[in-house]
Amino acid sequence: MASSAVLARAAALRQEIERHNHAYYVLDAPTIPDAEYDRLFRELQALEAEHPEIVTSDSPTQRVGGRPLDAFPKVRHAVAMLSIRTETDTEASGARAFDARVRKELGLSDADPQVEYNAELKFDGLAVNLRYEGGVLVAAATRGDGETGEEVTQNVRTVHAIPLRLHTDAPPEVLEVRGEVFMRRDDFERYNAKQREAGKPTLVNPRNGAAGSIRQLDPKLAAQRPLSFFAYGLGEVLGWTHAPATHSATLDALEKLGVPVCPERRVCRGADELVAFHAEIAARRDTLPFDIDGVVYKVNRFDLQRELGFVTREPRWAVAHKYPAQEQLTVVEAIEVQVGRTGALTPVARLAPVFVGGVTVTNATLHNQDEIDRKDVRVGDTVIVRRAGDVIPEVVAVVIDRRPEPAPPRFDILQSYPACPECGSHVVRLEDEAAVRCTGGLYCPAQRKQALLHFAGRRAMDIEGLGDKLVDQLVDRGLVHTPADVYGLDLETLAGLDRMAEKSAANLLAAIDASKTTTLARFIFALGIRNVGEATAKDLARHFGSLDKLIAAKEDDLMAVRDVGPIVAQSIAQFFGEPHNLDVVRKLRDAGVNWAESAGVQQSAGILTGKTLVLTGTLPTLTREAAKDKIEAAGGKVAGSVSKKTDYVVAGVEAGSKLAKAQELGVAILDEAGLLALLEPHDAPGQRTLDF
Ligand code: D41
Repeated sequence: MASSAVLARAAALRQEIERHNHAYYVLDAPTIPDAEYDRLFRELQALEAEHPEIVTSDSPTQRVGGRPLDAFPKVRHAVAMLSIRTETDTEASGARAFDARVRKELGLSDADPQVEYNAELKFDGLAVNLRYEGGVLVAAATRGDGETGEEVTQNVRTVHAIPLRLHTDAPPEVLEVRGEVFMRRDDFERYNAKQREAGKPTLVNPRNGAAGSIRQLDPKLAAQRPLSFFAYGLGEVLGWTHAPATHSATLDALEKLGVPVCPERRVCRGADELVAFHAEIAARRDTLPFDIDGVVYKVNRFDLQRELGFVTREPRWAVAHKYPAQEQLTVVEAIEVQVGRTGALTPVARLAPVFVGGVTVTNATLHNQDEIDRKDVRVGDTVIVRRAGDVIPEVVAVVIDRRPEPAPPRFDILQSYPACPECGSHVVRLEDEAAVRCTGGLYCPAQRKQALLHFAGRRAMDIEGLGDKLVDQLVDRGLVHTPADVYGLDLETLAGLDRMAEKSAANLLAAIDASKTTTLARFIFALGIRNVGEATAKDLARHFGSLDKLIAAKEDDLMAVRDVGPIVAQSIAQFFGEPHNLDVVRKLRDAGVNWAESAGVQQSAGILTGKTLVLTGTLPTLTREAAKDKIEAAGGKVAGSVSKKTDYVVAGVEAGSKLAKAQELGVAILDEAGLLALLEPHDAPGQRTLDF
């Protein structure tokens, strides 16, 4: 008989699991990492297995898979979507145990040959069934509870990788393709960066991004999320002539039909080859472009699959062999800031050490104040941390239930760090900027170190051997304050540094000396001007040809350079407007840093040089690109939004808010004819502007 303590624990677990289920499936806002959820679920399963009399019909263990959202029509799968048994033993023994089980169930002895498997990746997304009739995608459904799923055809049609028609002249009558909709890591990062920029909510992780998008009620919103798809199997199949007899041949056939199949798959014979696949993929997990939570082994031959059958919805012929989880729970012990090269203060959560995605993590980025506000991360909070790929570990969400009592105060960077932790200078947050910045510039050691590292970088001055360990020492010992000081270092000083032998000191000195002869583009890039990357530096060098011309350039002159807009122009002008920066430049030249100068390749000043135009609406004859080309050919710039700095707005049919803004600001408005007249003043004397 179960004790009251067991009953109480089971009841508490059921309540907690159901709450997480609701948050995950209905609200799309997971409250705990999967691994933690699995732990709770397994604890309940174990309790119920030990005390079968306590099982209730509404226990979450009695439910298979997820609950379909009410808002989508439910569809019954023609063939049930099974689930896959997971091997939680992440070591090699997991693969061996599977092979041993399969052999035993097939009645094979040691003398019998190896069993053939197909090894593939286990994508972390949302399983869907795609139904093709006569080669045409007619319906798509989520897995749901395996029997009944949600009809998500519209949303699935927005996934570009999924063919709407199979690539064949002789399609099977019915072909159901099963696979995983997922989000690539780069698409996820890009989407989140865009959202953060716009102050909009970010996705918690790629899996949630995929699941949330497919189960998004508005297909237009779903369409904005970058999703991918890989097939892993079949559902109902009718009238497929020459249907393959193995799983690997099926995947090959699907690929030929235009269905995406992950190329990372391999036919393996016996346990050793499964172990090798598991290890090989584990080593490359971080460099794959998507998250996987394991690999999957499947008995390759369909006749053997049928012989093995399944138990409680899990085929005996397949297993998912997991990798360490990429999300874990831990506690925020402190929130500190890191000062970047540009002086931006990035908040960083110091965490109780936790093993995530194969490494121990003690820090996670919080990005900026807006992100802290949105996630409401406070010191003492229990949080979900994620580490996937080579991306910096990140706090994805707070487990509000576990916030200490009384609640710690909200965290505000400016309040906690009114002064830069590196140099004590004032810290400011500029309007319209997400970042909080130190105003210390070159006086701030953090910026000094990173400015030096950037300066010495391969694409900048290319001083080989001047890495972060050395820069730390040089700055910490007060030997180098600005990049110019690098050229004053001598052999004796360098040889006296930690981990510097005479030989390496001599090599470094030679590298420093060699870097003196450089190019103008490299030099401009090396200065670390905000918003001036390598490409812009090259454009500036080509355009001006000489550093003095660049220094003397006004913002308008700068904007005549390709791809230089008002923000970049302002950064450059501000940089050279700072006396201490000019001082550094002068000292660098005095030290012998040199490059070949030229007259510069300037576009002959056009009629629109220095002018900024904004295009809006559809023009009667010119495409947007053609209009832009014409404007740029005349020396003008095309900007995306209207401001006081806009000289003309060119408005076509269905011009919207940009036109209204132009009217509000009193910016001159042209139609297409007006633009053409402006570009060819001889043909049309006078300037035509529109009256509104
Ligand atoms: O990549 C996957 N997530 C994946 C999922 C895969 N590679 N293979 C799978 N195979 C199956 C069976 C063995 C039942 C055909 C699966 C899944 N199932 C699956 N995904 C979600 C529920 C079941």
